[in-house]
Amino acid sequence: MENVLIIGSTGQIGSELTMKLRGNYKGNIVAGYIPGAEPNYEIKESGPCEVVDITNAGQIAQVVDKYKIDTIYNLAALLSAVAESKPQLAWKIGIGGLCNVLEISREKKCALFTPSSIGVFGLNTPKDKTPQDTICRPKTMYGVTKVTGELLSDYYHTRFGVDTRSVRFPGLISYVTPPGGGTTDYAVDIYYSAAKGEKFVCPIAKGTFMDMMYMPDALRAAIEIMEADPTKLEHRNSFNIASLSFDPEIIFNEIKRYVPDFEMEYCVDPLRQSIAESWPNSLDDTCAREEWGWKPEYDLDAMTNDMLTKLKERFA
Ligand code: VAH
Repeated sequence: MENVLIIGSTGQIGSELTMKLRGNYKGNIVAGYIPGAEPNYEIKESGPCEVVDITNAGQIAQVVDKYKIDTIYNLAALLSAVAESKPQLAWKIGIGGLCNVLEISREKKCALFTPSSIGVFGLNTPKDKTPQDTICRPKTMYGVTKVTGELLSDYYHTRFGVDTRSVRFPGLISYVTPPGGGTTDYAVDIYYSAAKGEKFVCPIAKGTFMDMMYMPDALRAAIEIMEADPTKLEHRNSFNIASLSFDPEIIFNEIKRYVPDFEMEYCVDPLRQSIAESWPNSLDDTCAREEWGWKPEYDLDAMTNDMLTKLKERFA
């Protein structure tokens, strides 16, 4: 990778991925954003920023030409809960947008990363140690866009030789940019409540396990897969990657080790709960480990310690 375009550079993943890529690479690391979601000061001041709407193919092509982009990170998407309230828009961005970047990647010989998600799995998928190759019949529009995205990305690789790669992200936890409307957002919000000394009202029921990952591990996965030796990849779109799996009780008790007076009560959100129940309890990520050396670095204790330290500094 030398010149990279991040579409969706102001989102939960994009805001941190942009800065990490700018730290790792000396080429043009271009922050693509849409009006109304301007980059923060750090992103604005540390490299090129351009208006890039994933639904505007001409705009994407013009930026790819201007900066001689060789790799595109397509991070534009509506997350699971929001996508259920705006399914047509979720499809327009998730798939209409993906078709634009797939065509541009084909024409201009760019490598393309489009994240998938544990949202591709559904109620009839094996829930524990979910296999790499298994049933993907999601009941959410978010899941439908992610399964379709995987199939389209594999098709463009097989049919046109486009270098498409992807990982199935679990719920991502970070302290930099809050997530925007996902089912796993509770695992971020709980840390904010604890850092502010507030009681947490949990929208996900006790005993509901989901795969989760600390953002530094997720960013490393997004970069390492694009740096991987393509001759070793048997899969491409998209790899299971795993790190943590917990329910609200486990993360609450882990936080209480650092904040003894922390309190939580449950007020289950039916939509998010139904989505969470359709997702796996844990993933098998053997293929990612064998084909490109994936390995998580943060356990629950290390993540909790880092999240609370950074958030308490911010709210001090
Ligand atoms: C969501 N955070 O909850 C996202 C993610 C696996 C979860 O896709 O929609």
